[in-house]
Amino acid sequence: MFQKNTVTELQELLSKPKKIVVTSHKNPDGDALGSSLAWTKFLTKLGHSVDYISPNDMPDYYHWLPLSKQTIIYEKAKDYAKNLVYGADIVFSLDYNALGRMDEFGDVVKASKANKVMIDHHLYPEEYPILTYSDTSKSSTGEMIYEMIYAMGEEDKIDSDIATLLYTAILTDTGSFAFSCTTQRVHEIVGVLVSKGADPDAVQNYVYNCFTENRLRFFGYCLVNKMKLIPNTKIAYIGVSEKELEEFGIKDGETEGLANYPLKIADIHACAFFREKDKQIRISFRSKADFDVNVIAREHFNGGGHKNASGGMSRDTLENTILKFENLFISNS
Ligand SMILES: [Mn+2]
Repeated sequence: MFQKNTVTELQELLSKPKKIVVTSHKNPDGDALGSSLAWTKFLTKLGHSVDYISPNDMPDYYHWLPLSKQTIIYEKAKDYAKNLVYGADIVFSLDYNALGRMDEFGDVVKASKANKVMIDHHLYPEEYPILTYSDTSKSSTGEMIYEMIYAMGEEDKIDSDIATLLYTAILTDTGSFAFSCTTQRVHEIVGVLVSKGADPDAVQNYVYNCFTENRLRFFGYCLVNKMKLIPNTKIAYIGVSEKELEEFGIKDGETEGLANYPLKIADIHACAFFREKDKQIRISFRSKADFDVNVIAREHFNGGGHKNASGGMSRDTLENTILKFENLFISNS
C-alpha cells in the first residue's frame, strides 16, 4: 500500500490544470497500454491536458483498446513527442522502473524539466522521480492506478473505457488471474471494473483469441521443434532466429504468451524464450513458485523484472546466448 502522503502530494501536483505526458516502456504489453490509457483518460476528466506517448508501436491485437488511436508513437513522431515532453509540467512513468526501459525516448524524458512521477510494480525503481508509488507486491500497474483513483476519492470517474482498460491491464499481468500476485483485492477490484462496464468475454476474445493462422502454427512449430529441456534439471527453453520469425511472418508482439508454454510441463519450474532481432537477443524468463528468474535476468542477461517473470537481452549470437543460459544450470548441478 502507498503512504498517505503519496496520495496527498499527487493531489497537490494535480490541484491546478497541468500539461501532462504519460509514458510507458518499449514494446508495450497489456498492462503498459491499459494502465497508461486509463490514467490518460482519468487525468483528462480531471481537467488536465494529457498525451500518452509510447516509445514504439503496440501489437495489432491491441488496436481495439479504448483510446488506443490517441497514442503517440515516439519512433514515428520524434519531434512532436519531444516538444510535448519538453513542454510538459508533469511526466508520468507507468509500468517501468528505469528510463532505459524506454531506450532513446528515456533520454528525452531524462532531459525534460517536468516533474516526474512513477507508478510501477517492478523491483528496484530508479530514483529520478520527485514522487514514486512503487509496490512490487501489486499484480500490475493497472491495479495501482485503480488504487490511486480510489484513494483520491475519484472512483466515480471510472467509466466503461477506464474500466475496460484497467481490466485488460490486470488480466494480462496476472496471466488471467492465475499468478501468485492475484490477491483477494485483485478480484475485488476486477469485480468493481466489471460493474462499471468491463466485459470479460469480449476482452478475453480480443486479447487471447486473436491469433492469425500463421501465429498459431508458429507456436506449434516452436513447441514441436524448438523447445528443449535441459537434462537433469527442471529448466526448459525455446530459442528462435530472426529467419524463423520471418518465415512465419511473425511481427513484434506476436510471440507474446509463447514464453509461458514450457511451464505447462509439471516438472518444469523455469523456462526462457530467446528471440533474435536486429543482431540482439531478447529473452523472456518465466518460473513457478519460489524459483527466482529475476536474479538470473539481472546477474547474467542485463535485465530484470519480477520473481516469476523477467526479461533480459544479449548482444552475443543466439547459439552463444543459449549456451550461456544452459551452462548456468549444468555447471551448478
Ligand atoms: Mn506490469
